[in-house]
Amino acid sequence: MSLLIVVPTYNERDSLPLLIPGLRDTVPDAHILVVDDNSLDGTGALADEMAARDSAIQVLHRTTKDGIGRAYIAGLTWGLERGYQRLIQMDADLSHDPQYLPAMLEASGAYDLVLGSRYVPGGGTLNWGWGRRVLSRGGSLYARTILALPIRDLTGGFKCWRRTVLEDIDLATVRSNGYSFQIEMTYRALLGGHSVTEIPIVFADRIEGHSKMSKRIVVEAMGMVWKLRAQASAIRARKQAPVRSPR
Ligand SMILES: Nc1nc2c(ncn2[C@@H]2O[C@H](COP(=O)(O)OP(=O)(O)OP(=O)(O)O)[C@@H](O)[C@H]2O)c(=O)[nH]1
Ligand SMILES: [Mg+2]
Repeated sequence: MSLLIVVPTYNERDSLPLLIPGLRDTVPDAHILVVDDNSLDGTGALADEMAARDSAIQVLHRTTKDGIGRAYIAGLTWGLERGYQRLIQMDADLSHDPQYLPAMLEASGAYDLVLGSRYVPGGGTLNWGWGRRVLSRGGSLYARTILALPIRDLTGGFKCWRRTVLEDIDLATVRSNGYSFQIEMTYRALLGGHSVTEIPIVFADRIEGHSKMSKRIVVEAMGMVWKLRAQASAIRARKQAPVRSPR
Protein backbone atom coordinates (compact mmCIF):
# COMPACT_ATOMS: atom_id res chain seq x y z
CA MET A 1 0.00 0.00 0.00
CA SER A 2 1.48 3.35 -0.95
CA LEU A 3 0.49 6.15 1.37
CA LEU A 4 0.90 9.91 1.13
CA ILE A 5 0.23 12.34 3.98
CA VAL A 6 -0.59 15.83 2.72
CA VAL A 7 0.13 18.64 5.21
CA PRO A 8 -0.73 22.23 4.20
CA THR A 9 1.26 24.92 5.98
CA TYR A 10 1.01 28.63 6.36
CA ASN A 11 3.31 30.03 9.06
CA GLU A 12 3.79 26.76 10.94
CA ARG A 13 7.51 27.07 11.69
CA ASP A 14 7.11 26.05 15.33
CA SER A 15 4.70 23.17 14.74
CA LEU A 16 6.15 21.41 11.70
CA PRO A 17 9.36 20.20 13.44
CA LEU A 18 7.15 18.58 16.09
CA LEU A 19 4.67 17.04 13.69
CA ILE A 20 7.03 15.45 11.16
CA PRO A 21 8.95 13.19 13.61
CA GLY A 22 5.60 12.06 15.03
CA LEU A 23 4.46 11.04 11.56
CA ARG A 24 7.73 9.29 10.75
CA ASP A 25 7.52 7.27 13.98
CA THR A 26 3.85 6.36 13.69
CA VAL A 27 3.68 5.51 9.99
CA PRO A 28 7.27 4.94 8.86
CA ASP A 29 6.27 3.71 5.40
CA ALA A 30 4.27 6.81 4.54
CA HIS A 31 5.55 9.61 2.36
CA ILE A 32 4.84 13.18 3.44
CA LEU A 33 4.05 16.16 1.24
CA VAL A 34 4.20 19.63 2.82
CA VAL A 35 2.22 22.17 0.78
CA ASP A 36 3.50 25.61 1.72
CA ASP A 37 2.02 28.86 0.43
CA ASN A 38 5.20 30.92 0.69
CA SER A 39 4.88 31.33 4.48
CA LEU A 40 6.33 34.58 5.80
CA ASP A 41 7.97 32.82 8.75
CA GLY A 42 10.19 30.56 6.65
CA THR A 43 8.18 27.33 7.03
CA GLY A 44 8.85 26.54 3.37
CA ALA A 45 12.63 26.74 3.80
CA LEU A 46 12.43 24.69 6.97
CA ALA A 47 10.43 22.01 5.15
CA ASP A 48 13.07 22.00 2.41
CA GLU A 49 15.75 21.34 5.03
CA MET A 50 13.77 18.40 6.40
CA ALA A 51 13.20 17.07 2.88
CA ALA A 52 16.94 17.27 2.14
CA ARG A 53 17.63 15.02 5.15
CA ASP A 54 14.79 12.54 4.58
CA SER A 55 13.72 11.20 1.19
CA ALA A 56 10.23 10.35 2.50
CA ILE A 57 9.50 14.10 2.75
CA GLN A 58 8.69 16.33 -0.20
CA VAL A 59 7.65 19.96 -0.44
CA LEU A 60 5.26 21.63 -2.84
CA HIS A 61 5.84 25.38 -2.91
CA ARG A 62 3.06 27.67 -4.01
CA THR A 63 3.67 31.35 -4.59
CA THR A 64 0.89 33.00 -2.58
CA LYS A 65 -1.44 32.23 0.30
CA ASP A 66 -4.47 30.88 -1.46
CA GLY A 67 -6.46 29.11 1.25
CA ILE A 68 -6.46 25.64 2.71
CA GLY A 69 -8.80 24.18 0.09
CA ARG A 70 -6.57 25.20 -2.82
CA ALA A 71 -3.51 23.87 -0.98
CA TYR A 72 -5.20 20.49 -0.43
CA ILE A 73 -6.37 20.26 -4.04
CA ALA A 74 -2.80 20.91 -5.19
CA GLY A 75 -1.36 18.35 -2.75
CA LEU A 76 -3.93 15.63 -3.42
CA THR A 77 -3.60 16.12 -7.18
CA TRP A 78 0.17 15.81 -6.81
CA GLY A 79 -0.34 12.53 -4.97
CA LEU A 80 -2.79 11.11 -7.51
CA GLU A 81 -0.41 11.94 -10.34
CA ARG A 82 2.28 9.95 -8.57
CA GLY A 83 0.12 6.88 -8.06
CA TYR A 84 -0.44 6.85 -4.29
CA GLN A 85 -3.24 4.48 -3.29
CA ARG A 86 -4.19 6.11 0.03
CA LEU A 87 -3.97 9.80 0.77
CA ILE A 88 -4.25 11.34 4.22
CA GLN A 89 -4.95 15.01 4.81
CA MET A 90 -4.13 16.62 8.13
CA ASP A 91 -3.34 20.01 9.66
CA ALA A 92 0.22 20.95 10.58
CA ASP A 93 -0.60 22.67 13.87
CA LEU A 94 -0.69 19.47 15.99
CA SER A 95 -4.46 19.60 16.32
CA HIS A 96 -4.52 16.30 14.43
CA ASP A 97 -2.53 13.77 16.46
CA PRO A 98 -0.55 11.18 14.45
CA GLN A 99 -1.48 8.58 17.08
CA TYR A 100 -4.88 8.19 15.33
CA LEU A 101 -3.37 7.24 11.99
CA PRO A 102 -3.10 3.46 12.55
CA ALA A 103 -6.82 3.23 13.41
CA MET A 104 -7.75 5.42 10.45
CA LEU A 105 -5.64 3.31 8.11
CA GLU A 106 -7.17 0.13 9.43
CA ALA A 107 -10.66 1.51 8.85
CA SER A 108 -9.67 2.54 5.34
CA GLY A 109 -9.34 -1.15 4.54
CA ALA A 110 -13.14 -1.28 4.69
CA TYR A 111 -14.20 2.29 3.85
CA ASP A 112 -13.46 4.58 0.92
CA LEU A 113 -13.22 7.63 3.16
CA VAL A 114 -12.36 7.66 6.87
CA LEU A 115 -13.03 10.82 8.87
CA GLY A 116 -11.30 11.65 12.11
CA SER A 117 -14.36 12.80 14.03
CA ARG A 118 -14.78 14.97 17.11
CA TYR A 119 -18.49 14.29 17.36
CA VAL A 120 -18.79 10.52 17.69
CA PRO A 121 -18.49 8.77 21.08
CA GLY A 122 -14.88 8.88 22.24
CA GLY A 123 -14.10 12.00 20.22
CA GLY A 124 -13.90 15.59 21.43
CA THR A 125 -12.02 18.87 21.58
CA LEU A 126 -9.36 20.01 24.04
CA ASN A 127 -8.91 23.58 25.24
CA TRP A 128 -11.54 25.19 23.05
CA GLY A 129 -13.57 28.02 24.55
CA TRP A 130 -17.35 27.78 24.35
CA GLY A 131 -17.50 30.12 21.36
CA ARG A 132 -15.36 27.88 19.20
CA ARG A 133 -17.17 24.74 20.40
CA VAL A 134 -20.59 26.15 19.58
CA LEU A 135 -19.39 27.35 16.18
CA SER A 136 -17.91 24.00 15.25
CA ARG A 137 -20.75 21.82 16.50
CA GLY A 138 -23.34 24.22 15.15
CA GLY A 139 -21.58 24.31 11.78
CA SER A 140 -21.58 20.55 11.47
CA LEU A 141 -25.23 20.32 12.56
CA TYR A 142 -26.22 23.07 10.11
CA ALA A 143 -24.52 21.34 7.17
CA ARG A 144 -25.70 17.88 8.25
CA THR A 145 -29.32 19.06 8.38
CA ILE A 146 -29.40 21.07 5.17
CA LEU A 147 -27.57 18.43 3.17
CA ALA A 148 -29.36 15.53 4.91
CA LEU A 149 -26.15 13.65 5.63
CA PRO A 150 -25.52 10.93 8.23
CA ILE A 151 -22.15 12.44 9.24
CA ARG A 152 -21.48 14.01 12.67
CA ASP A 153 -18.28 15.92 11.93
CA LEU A 154 -18.49 17.61 8.56
CA THR A 155 -15.99 20.41 9.09
CA GLY A 156 -13.02 18.40 10.31
CA GLY A 157 -9.93 18.16 8.14
CA PHE A 158 -8.35 14.87 9.27
CA LYS A 159 -9.25 12.35 6.58
CA CYS A 160 -7.98 9.22 4.86
CA TRP A 161 -8.96 8.83 1.21
CA ARG A 162 -8.74 5.91 -1.13
CA ARG A 163 -7.52 7.21 -4.44
CA THR A 164 -10.62 5.92 -6.25
CA VAL A 165 -12.82 8.42 -4.39
CA LEU A 166 -10.58 11.35 -5.22
CA GLU A 167 -10.45 10.30 -8.86
CA ASP A 168 -14.22 10.17 -8.86
CA ILE A 169 -14.64 13.60 -7.24
CA ASP A 170 -12.76 15.37 -10.06
CA LEU A 171 -10.69 17.69 -7.91
CA ALA A 172 -10.37 20.36 -10.57
CA THR A 173 -14.07 21.14 -10.18
CA VAL A 174 -14.03 21.64 -6.38
CA ARG A 175 -14.54 25.35 -5.76
CA SER A 176 -14.89 25.95 -2.02
CA ASN A 177 -11.92 26.80 0.10
CA GLY A 178 -12.23 27.29 3.90
CA TYR A 179 -14.50 25.14 6.11
CA SER A 180 -16.80 24.54 3.19
CA PHE A 181 -13.96 22.72 1.47
CA GLN A 182 -14.12 19.99 4.09
CA ILE A 183 -17.89 19.80 3.80
CA GLU A 184 -17.88 19.75 -0.01
CA MET A 185 -15.31 16.97 -0.26
CA THR A 186 -17.15 14.64 2.13
CA TYR A 187 -20.47 15.49 0.50
CA ARG A 188 -19.12 14.69 -2.95
CA ALA A 189 -17.79 11.34 -1.72
CA LEU A 190 -21.24 10.46 -0.37
CA LEU A 191 -23.04 11.67 -3.50
CA GLY A 192 -20.75 9.44 -5.53
CA GLY A 193 -21.95 6.43 -3.53
CA HIS A 194 -18.67 5.90 -1.66
CA SER A 195 -18.58 4.44 1.84
CA VAL A 196 -17.69 6.85 4.63
CA THR A 197 -17.04 6.18 8.31
CA GLU A 198 -16.11 8.30 11.31
CA ILE A 199 -13.59 7.27 13.93
CA PRO A 200 -13.19 9.23 17.16
CA ILE A 201 -10.37 11.73 17.59
CA VAL A 202 -9.66 14.24 20.30
CA PHE A 203 -8.79 17.50 18.59
CA ALA A 204 -6.28 19.66 20.47
CA ASP A 205 -6.33 23.42 20.02
CA ARG A 206 -3.23 24.82 18.36
CA ILE A 207 -0.44 25.70 20.82
CA GLU A 208 2.03 27.35 18.44
CA GLY A 209 1.37 29.88 15.70
CA HIS A 210 -1.72 31.87 14.87
CA SER A 211 -5.25 30.93 13.91
CA LYS A 212 -6.39 31.60 10.37
CA MET A 213 -10.06 31.32 11.31
CA SER A 214 -12.12 34.29 10.20
CA LYS A 215 -15.72 35.43 9.97
CA ARG A 216 -15.38 35.39 6.20
CA ILE A 217 -14.57 31.65 6.25
CA VAL A 218 -17.66 30.91 8.36
CA VAL A 219 -19.96 33.01 6.17
CA GLU A 220 -18.53 31.41 3.03
CA ALA A 221 -19.25 27.97 4.49
CA MET A 222 -22.84 28.84 5.43
CA GLY A 223 -23.63 30.01 1.92
CA MET A 224 -21.76 27.19 0.24
CA VAL A 225 -23.89 24.54 1.97
CA TRP A 226 -26.95 25.86 0.11
CA LYS A 227 -25.06 25.94 -3.18
CA LEU A 228 -24.01 22.32 -2.66
CA ARG A 229 -27.61 21.35 -1.97
CA ALA A 230 -28.79 23.04 -5.14
CA GLN A 231 -26.09 21.35 -7.20
CA ALA A 232 -26.99 17.95 -5.78
CA SER A 233 -30.68 18.45 -6.56
CA ALA A 234 -29.74 19.21 -10.14
CA ILE A 235 -27.58 16.08 -10.37
CA ARG A 236 -30.34 13.90 -8.88
CA ALA A 237 -32.97 15.43 -11.16
CA ARG A 238 -30.85 14.67 -14.21
CA LYS A 239 -30.38 11.08 -13.06
CA GLN A 240 -34.10 10.62 -12.44
CA ALA A 241 -35.33 12.28 -15.63
CA PRO A 242 -37.46 9.73 -17.50
CA VAL A 243 -35.77 8.41 -20.59
CA ARG A 244 -38.27 8.45 -23.45
CA SER A 245 -37.67 6.24 -26.42
CA PRO A 246 -38.59 7.77 -29.78
CA ARG A 247 -41.88 6.54 -31.22
N1 LIG B 1 -0.74 26.07 2.26
C1 LIG B 1 -1.68 26.67 3.02
N2 LIG B 1 -1.98 26.16 4.22
C2 LIG B 1 -2.93 26.79 4.96
C3 LIG B 1 -3.61 27.95 4.53
N3 LIG B 1 -4.49 28.33 5.50
C4 LIG B 1 -4.34 27.44 6.49
N4 LIG B 1 -3.40 26.51 6.19
C5 LIG B 1 -2.95 25.35 6.97
O1 LIG B 1 -4.08 24.52 7.13
C6 LIG B 1 -4.10 23.91 8.41
C7 LIG B 1 -5.37 24.31 9.16
O2 LIG B 1 -5.39 25.71 9.32
P1 LIG B 1 -5.65 26.40 10.73
O3 LIG B 1 -5.21 27.80 10.65
O4 LIG B 1 -5.04 25.57 11.81
O5 LIG B 1 -7.21 26.39 10.80
P2 LIG B 1 -8.11 25.94 12.00
O6 LIG B 1 -7.60 24.64 12.56
O7 LIG B 1 -9.49 26.01 11.51
O8 LIG B 1 -7.93 27.12 13.05
P3 LIG B 1 -6.84 27.30 14.19
O9 LIG B 1 -6.26 25.99 14.57
O10 LIG B 1 -7.55 27.99 15.27
O11 LIG B 1 -5.79 28.17 13.59
C8 LIG B 1 -2.81 24.38 9.10
O12 LIG B 1 -1.81 23.42 8.89
C9 LIG B 1 -2.49 25.67 8.37
O13 LIG B 1 -1.11 26.00 8.39
C10 LIG B 1 -3.27 28.46 3.23
O14 LIG B 1 -3.79 29.47 2.75
N5 LIG B 1 -2.32 27.78 2.53
MG1 LIG C 1 -5.83 24.46 13.40
